Amino acid sequence: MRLKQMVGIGCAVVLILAGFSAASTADPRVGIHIFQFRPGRLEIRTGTKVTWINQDDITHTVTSGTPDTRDGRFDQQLEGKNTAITIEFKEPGVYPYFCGKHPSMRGEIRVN
Ligand SMILES: [Cu+2]
Repeated sequence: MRLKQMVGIGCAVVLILAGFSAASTADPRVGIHIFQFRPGRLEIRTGTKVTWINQDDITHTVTSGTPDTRDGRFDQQLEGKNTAITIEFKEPGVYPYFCGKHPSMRGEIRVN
């Protein structure tokens, strides 16, 4: 009887922990601050939506590929402070991206 209760409590704890980890990865955000994507690299699960938030006063873009080889998977513009865009990643893979206005700004999304 006592053993059964302990197993029950163990399951509850596992469920709570699983809930927390799902919540922390469900809505990841990338800040754009002083010409940098933060975090520059992000690892997510398939189907996750990532939101970029511009914290600079100037326009940046979130453009897939590299400045030399744009791959056309996404190209979004963030015009000024506190503008945001969201992209859903539906397929696994590595998604390098950059800012079309400042090619030294680079980032990468890894979708598992
Ligand atoms: Cu930029």
